[in-house]
Amino acid sequence: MSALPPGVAALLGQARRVVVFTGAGISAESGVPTFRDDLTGLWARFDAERLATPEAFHTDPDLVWGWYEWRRARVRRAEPNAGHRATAAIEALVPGTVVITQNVDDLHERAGSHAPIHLHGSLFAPRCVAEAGHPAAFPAVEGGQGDEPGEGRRIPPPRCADCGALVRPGVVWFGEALPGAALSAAVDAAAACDVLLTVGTSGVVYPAAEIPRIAAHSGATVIQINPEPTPLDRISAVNLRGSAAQMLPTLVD
Ligand code: BJW
Repeated sequence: MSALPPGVAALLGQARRVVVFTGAGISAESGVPTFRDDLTGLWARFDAERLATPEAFHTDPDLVWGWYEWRRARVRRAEPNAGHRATAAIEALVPGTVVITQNVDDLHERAGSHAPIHLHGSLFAPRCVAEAGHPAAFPAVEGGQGDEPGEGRRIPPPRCADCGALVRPGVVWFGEALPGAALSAAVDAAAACDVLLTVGTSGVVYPAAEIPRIAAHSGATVIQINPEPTPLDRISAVNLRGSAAQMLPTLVD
């Protein structure tokens, strides 16, 4: 059990509005890979330009859909960890808590968080390419539950049952705008909070990386949990160097 610097738990106990801002690191201990960690990060093994851009999907939809089916299967196999559960406990402790995640998994929801804001979409909300926001109705595809696709396997995307266009992963790729309502709710929560906890994010992908900076500039105390230094060290009043599953529960114990 890691000891907290004096006063940190009290900061949370006295707060009326808390934001928990999470990135891939909070799901790492559930076995979901991060993006930028050396060796284990997805971008150390896969080419983001060939997989996580609209151009990539246009050029090779089978490659992109297969990769996201593999990712989806991995998340389905994963379980929330003590960091996700402690986040839900903070929500119970401080009713004015807003959880903002960059993650496309559903581990916050499965740990009991109420309506986390997903800035980068969801692996579980594929949509039709024909029309922005048109949720896709499509039959079960290969790679569904119980049939786990290999990591390099090409799988043709399904067609939308309504209009016949291709179905794409419901995530936000590089160069795409974030969902407007989610981004504006996140900005509002960051500007209004007393304490923002930033957990397991490298803080380098914009505009999401503005969220902790907005909180700091609006007068909130920023507490960072990350085993490694990040560009958010500068704006964080407290830097807790440790893992999410180890450090977050100490705030609510
Ligand atoms: C632990 C841990 C443990 C490990 N416990 N911690 C140059 C300068 C500035 C900006 C740009 C630029 N060139 C291009 C841009 C814009 C671009 C951007 O920011 N790029 C930067 C990378 C340079 N941004 C965009 O393109 C965004 N859109 C945009 O700007 O649109 C403009 C627009 C406006 C209007 C109309 C049209 C366009 C979109 C960004 C979308 C990001 N998408 C991804 C993929 C999502 C889908 C998928 O999952 O495949 O989102 S990329 C990836 O990065 C993913 C993540 O959500 C995001 C952030 O990563 P995160 O969560 O921080 O993970 P890591 O791996 O980076 O860090 C993990 C951290 O955890 C590390 O610090 C570890 O130490 C730590 N950790 N174990 C606690 N156990």
